[in-house]
Amino acid sequence: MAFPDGEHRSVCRICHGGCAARLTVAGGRVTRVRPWPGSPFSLGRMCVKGLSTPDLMYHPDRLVRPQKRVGPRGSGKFVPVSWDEALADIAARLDGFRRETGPESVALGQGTGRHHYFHVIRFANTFGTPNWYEPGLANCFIPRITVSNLTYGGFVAGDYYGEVPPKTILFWGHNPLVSGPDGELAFPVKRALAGGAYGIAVDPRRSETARRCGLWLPLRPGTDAALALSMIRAIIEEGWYDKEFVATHTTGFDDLRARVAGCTPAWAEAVTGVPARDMLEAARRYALDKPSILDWGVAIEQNPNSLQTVRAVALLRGLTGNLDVPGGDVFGHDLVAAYPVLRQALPPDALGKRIGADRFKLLGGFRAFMPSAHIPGLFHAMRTGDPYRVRALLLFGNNPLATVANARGVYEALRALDLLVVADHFLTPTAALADYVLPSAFWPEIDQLIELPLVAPQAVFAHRKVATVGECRQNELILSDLARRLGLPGADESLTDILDQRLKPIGLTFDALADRFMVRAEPAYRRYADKGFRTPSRKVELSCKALSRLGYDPLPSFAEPPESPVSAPGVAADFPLVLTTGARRPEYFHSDGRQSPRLRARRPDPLAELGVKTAAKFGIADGDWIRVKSPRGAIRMRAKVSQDIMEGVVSIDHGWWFPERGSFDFGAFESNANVLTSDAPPYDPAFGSYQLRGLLCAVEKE
Ligand SMILES: Nc1nc2c(c(=O)[nH]1)N[C@H]1C(S)=C(S)[C@@H](COP(=O)(O)OP(=O)(O)OC[C@H]3O[C@@H](n4cnc5c(=O)[nH]c(N)nc54)[C@H](O)[C@@H]3O)O[C@H]1N2
Ligand SMILES: Nc1nc2c(c(=O)[nH]1)N[C@H]1C(S)=C(S)[C@@H](COP(=O)(O)OP(=O)(O)OC[C@H]3O[C@@H](n4cnc5c(=O)[nH]c(N)nc54)[C@H](O)[C@@H]3O)O[C@H]1N2
Ligand code: SF4
Ligand SMILES: [Mo]
Repeated sequence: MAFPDGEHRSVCRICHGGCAARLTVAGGRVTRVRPWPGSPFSLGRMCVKGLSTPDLMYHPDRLVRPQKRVGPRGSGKFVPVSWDEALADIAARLDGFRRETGPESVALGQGTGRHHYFHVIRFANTFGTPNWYEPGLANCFIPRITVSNLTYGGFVAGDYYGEVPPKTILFWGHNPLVSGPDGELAFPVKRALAGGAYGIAVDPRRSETARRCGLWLPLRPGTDAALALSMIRAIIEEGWYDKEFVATHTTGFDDLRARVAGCTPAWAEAVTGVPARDMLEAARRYALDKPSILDWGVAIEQNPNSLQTVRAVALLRGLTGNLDVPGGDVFGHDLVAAYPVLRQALPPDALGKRIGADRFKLLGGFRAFMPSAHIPGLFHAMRTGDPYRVRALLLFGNNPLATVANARGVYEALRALDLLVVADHFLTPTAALADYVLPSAFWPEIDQLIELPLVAPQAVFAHRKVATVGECRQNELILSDLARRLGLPGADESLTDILDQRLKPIGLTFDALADRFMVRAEPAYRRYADKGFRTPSRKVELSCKALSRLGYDPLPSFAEPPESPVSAPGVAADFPLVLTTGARRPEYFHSDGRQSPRLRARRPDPLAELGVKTAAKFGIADGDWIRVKSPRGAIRMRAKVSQDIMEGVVSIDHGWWFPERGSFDFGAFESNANVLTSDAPPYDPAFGSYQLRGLLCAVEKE
């Protein structure tokens, strides 16, 4: 198919941000990527990742044809095959597993929030397997979404786009100037701070965002719930809460007040390391200098007390009335219909077979927002056949060897499979173990709808593909082709049919919206005033009955991280420092991008950040190669010594592998944060989350 030369509007989706872009196409190639100035979300800006797109799209290592493995797993020996040969064989083998050991013995995995997200779920549902996963979910976003739904009846995101600017912004475990993730983009956040909003950052590092804030609260990783509970107590006891809002629109105030009675400033300072006066100042400003945005990040979810940590932080909005008001946190407005994931196609008996569903009710059970399998349980089943054999795994844009905890356990699980299929742009360490590697299209090579902000949408964009590279295919089309070969329900619906269906509520087709590019909803505030909140009580549930009915605590509480200097002093004797992993970097999206010369030149090595005194204690200087060790293994990192991190804490990059290496594990275990993390219990009882921030480690100079 030939694409017209010239300029095309598109939307970058390398991260979750969705910056509007202008693509220059010449001779069928994307020759230039520039920002498109008209988007109210990206404000005519793009980051270095998006601008480096042609580097990766036309990289000589890019997968451009389907490949079949011919040597043993791990040998890296592949031969090119046609799409027809690859998909016919994959379909035949999936059909065999379905007959022999049931559809649940086939699992699907995908990376974080990409265009094919809901199509993967659709395929799983129609194939009849309850076992699909995404490496975020339990550890990323499902706690924030579920808690918002339970507490105020919908997800909220900062009102960075309205006419009233926020006066205070509380960034909690979140660095949006770098991660620009889901609720907002980096550029409007920067604009709000530059425009005079007072920033407060709760973060063990003085992050790029924290540096632009008036107040930095460096806390010991994993102790966020203690800080939030003490802020709740201060806001109540000092009388800083919004009395009218609390009286009219909340339920459970007295129970909450009783629950936090012991969470004094002195207690919180001892637990978190945050000076009591700074905690009080943060609480006062957030509560009184309104409107305030509370912009929260993934750091509060990556621990086995994620439900109660996220609840504690979430309640600050309810107490202060910073909900659905201009310049505060506002509910989204869905312009388009949900992606048809054909949930009804999944047989009822399959639900009970979803791995982890019996235990983690808000991850996999019937009350879950987007029911999925528990990753540690699923990989355990691959390794051991307990509770049953999981024999095949189809991965779309996911590199679990790099991004899932316990990397060595993941490796054993992948090796034990009868069939591993990986669709990606590059031969990753995970793909190198596959039976089939399928070449996927990049964002300029696909048709898609983009709702922004991603999880609290107020606008929808559409863009068409403007180029193709080799035989690469959009993942939805790969899945539809497989579905057709397997005779699955809905297989005859084309992607355009689906996108047209989604756009019915606004009376447009995909083509019509692609011509127009963007449609935006009118902002609306304080919808609760006459209708109440969309919770069973129609109020903000400070104490949440739905949680008690599921057997969980209706009120928030703090639990010491399971591997900490306090809870595991024996371990701390050998591993005296607190480890946190995965703070985002501007150049890379998780494990992507190391192939780009431009990005790699800016950030050539995996970094471990540590404070000046901590480094001196272990004889480490800035730039030294060091070993970072946990009770589970050791990796190499380059030390970044600075004043911008709490002493006693080590913060390491995640997602590292070395595409330039000749061997086919690509150094996957050498500098991989997840060699140090654990996927063993304890897990959060509702979501199954595990600890990625707030473990123990030791460091030594190499
Ligand atoms: N230790 C530690 N581990 C973490 C985290 C942490 O903070 N610390 N964070 C966790 C979180 S929150 C998340 S969400 C996960 C993310 O985990 P993943 O989603 O697995 O991470 P990525 O590396 O972004 O994606 C994997 C692959 O997707 C490919 N890819 C990118 N775009 C496309 C596409 O359009 N199509 C296809 N087919 N492939 C594509 C990339 O080439 C890459 O190889 O990591 C988790 N892992
Ligand atoms: N450039 C880039 N952007 C990304 C991604 C990427 O890989 N690269 N990934 C995307 C994804 S999937 C996600 S989930 C988001 C995540 O983006 P954010 O939610 O912003 O999360 P992070 O940058 O991982 O971490 C935010 C901050 O938490 C701090 N932190 C570490 N441990 C703790 C702790 O225990 N408590 C507190 N309060 N803070 C802590 C870190 O120092 C860091 O500065 O980013 C998205 N955007
Ligand atoms: S912030 Fe995200 S969406 Fe925007 S240009 Fe960068 S990678 Fe692309
Ligand atoms: Mo994530």
